Amino acid sequence: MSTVSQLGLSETAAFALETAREAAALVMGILPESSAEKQVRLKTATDLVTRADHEAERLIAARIRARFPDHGLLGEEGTANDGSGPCWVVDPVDGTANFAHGIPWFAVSIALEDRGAVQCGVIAVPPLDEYFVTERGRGAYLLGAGAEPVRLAVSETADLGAALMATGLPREPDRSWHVQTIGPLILRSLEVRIMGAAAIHLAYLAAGRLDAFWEPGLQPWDVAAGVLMVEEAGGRISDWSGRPLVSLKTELLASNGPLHPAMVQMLAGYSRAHSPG
Ligand code: 2AM
Ligand code: CA
Repeated sequence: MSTVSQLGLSETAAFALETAREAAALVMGILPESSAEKQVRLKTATDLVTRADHEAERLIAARIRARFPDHGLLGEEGTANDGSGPCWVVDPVDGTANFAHGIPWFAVSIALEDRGAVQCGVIAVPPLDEYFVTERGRGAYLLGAGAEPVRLAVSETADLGAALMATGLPREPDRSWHVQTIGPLILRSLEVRIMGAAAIHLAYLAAGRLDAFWEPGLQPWDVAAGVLMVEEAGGRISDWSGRPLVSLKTELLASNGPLHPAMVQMLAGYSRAHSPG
């Protein structure tokens, strides 16, 4: 019996995990080349795309088509979603800028969305050999190298001053409205991290390593697996006003739960939706 089925997770989750493992091995093979400038080209002025992104997405897309030919696929590197039924939401390398600069802190994120909600997800952190896996109603787990699986649970930190939090800086022309949120949270929290991979921030929140995370301008593939991971680990997900997410493409606030009201208060008035211009 596989580890995944022992945990009560489905064959679909096992497939996602296996596919993430394959993609992780592929990108780790390319990492040593990543600092070579010729491997990097510009998708837009500030958007790095590496060979690893494209090759990993191609591999994941091929595995999905072979196993689930009727499913759609939404991928960061442009793989089309041509179906209205179940859809895989894939970020082949989250933390592209880290990867492209040879910094070993990036993830492969794979999620299955169906009936309007994420049903299962995997966030692989290849350089650390850590695999975070979750399925709706069945919990979230960390499968590390050679270790027993650990059921994930968010932290219990209720005091903002003791909270270790993370944010991200989306590559938008105008970041000023988001940048304004960071200073006050640096001053009020324990510390703020900006580590460059939204999927890992969410997995770490689910694992109780971080206490809260906020970032605007994200795309579904950045957060699909992570949002379910946090919820299945007992955390809270909302927009910056504390309202339920209507879309995965929004200003995201994720926390352990106890910190949520304080985070909503800190972010009040900073939403792009409310900012002048
Ligand atoms: P990426 O590395 O896959 O591009 C960094 O703050 C986080 O935001 C990363 O998860 C990064 O994903 C994501 N990100 C940055 N700019 C983005 C953009 N223009 N579209 C989608 N995601 C972006
Ligand atoms: Ca991403």
